[in-house]
Parts: sequence; structure tokens; C-alpha cells
Amino acid sequence: MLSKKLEKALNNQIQIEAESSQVYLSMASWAEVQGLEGIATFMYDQSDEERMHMLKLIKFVNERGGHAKVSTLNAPKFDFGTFQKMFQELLEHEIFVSNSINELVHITLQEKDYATHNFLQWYVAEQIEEEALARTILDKINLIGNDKGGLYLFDRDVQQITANSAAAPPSGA
Ligand code: OFO
Repeated sequence: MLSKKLEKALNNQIQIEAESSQVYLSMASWAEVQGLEGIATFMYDQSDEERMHMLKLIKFVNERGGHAKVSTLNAPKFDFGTFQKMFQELLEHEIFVSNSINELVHITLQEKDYATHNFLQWYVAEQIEEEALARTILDKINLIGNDKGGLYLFDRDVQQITANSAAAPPSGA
């Protein structure tokens, strides 16, 4: 059975995952309108992943005798300026999510809830992967600078990342 404190913290994380999904959905829409097909595909995929993170939490909370809450969400930005800035925001957002997961893990230890502690390790690992991916993408962006041909290749490359992750077996979903 979840403690009230942990239930509240997990419900907060449910909202964060849902908002992450909305942020990436808005990024996907922005990229699509700019004609950046590969980037848009990548962001749609990220958005779906965040929804999956949210659902996994909802099911866990309910399974452990809590009641998962579906909350009103803050609207994401509509305009992201440049794709470089957008990917920088993606990294910053993932760092924010990692901090929030760390805080949750900390609470499980305070509450001596080792089942939830164990469950959250999947998120800890997922955050390491997502931050690393965002950093790899930013390195590529820095390499191409303002080169138009480079941007074309980058857009194709990013789409490839999505195709590869879709082909990979689900990571414990
Ligand atoms: Fe990458 O945010 Fe979910 O966990």
C-alpha cells in the first residue's frame, strides 16, 4: 500500500509525464510546419513515449492501492524559434524530469517503500538514456552549424533514430 505522501508525489510525476508528452507534441507540430519531417517524426515518437511513461505510473499507483489522478495540464509553448533552441529545450526538460525522478526515489527511501523504489529504477535508467540521446543530438547540431546540406542530413538522421527505436524491442514497457 502506498503512503499518502508517496501517492501524492507519484501523482505529481504523472502530471509531469503528461506535460512532457504535450511539450514534445507541440515541438512535433512546430517542426512539421517548418518542413522538418524527420525532426517532427522524432518528436511525435518522444511524445508517445512520454504518454507510455505516464500510463505505466497510473497503472502502478492503482495497483498499489492508490488512486492515480489525471490533472489539468499547463499548455506547452507554441513557437520554438529554431530547431537548435528546441533541442536545447528538450535536453533541459529531460534534466528537469530526471531531477523529479530522483526526488521521488528519495521519498521512497524515506517512506521505506522498496517496491516503489524498485519500480522507479526503470525510470532512472530511462532518464539516463534520454539525456544521453539529447546530448548526442546537440553535439550533431553543433557540428553542422548553419550548413543547409548538413541540416538536410541531420533531419534524415534524426528520423533514423526514431525508426531504430521503433524496431528495437520495448524497453520494459
Ligand atoms: Fe523522459 O520523461 Fe518520461 O520519464
